[in-house]
Amino acid sequence: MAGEPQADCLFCKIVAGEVPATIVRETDTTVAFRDINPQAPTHVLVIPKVHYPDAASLAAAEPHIIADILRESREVAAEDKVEDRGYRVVFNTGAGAGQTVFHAHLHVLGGRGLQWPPG
Ligand code: DGP
Repeated sequence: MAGEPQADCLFCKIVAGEVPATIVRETDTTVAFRDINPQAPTHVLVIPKVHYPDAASLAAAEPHIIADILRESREVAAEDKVEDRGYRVVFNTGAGAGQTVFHAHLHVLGGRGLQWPPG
């Protein structure tokens, strides 16, 4: 069923507490944890607790959770004190855009200057 945990999904295992992660925030619908391979001083992933393979499928099925994720990204930026300098939020969507984990996740990057275009 749509949104159900997937046995072979790494991020579902983080939601379930079966794989350790440095969790910085949690709500009824989301978990935020530090990326294992940080690309900036702040690099946090905000994910839905429900399983959808990417942000597009989550937005189509449960758009209110996209709003929850964006709200949480702001809290992460505030807690890490990267709001003033600016920070970036990114949903890589599809392998061609660099997505490697197929459970929707928002990257929150900050704490250094960020170039545009991102490459
Ligand atoms: P993406 O390339 O957009 O699919 O981003 C996936 C991110 O997930 C990537 O930046 C690295 C991160 N990641 C992969 N495995 C783990 C893990 O086991 N723990 C944590 N904390 N992050 C992970």
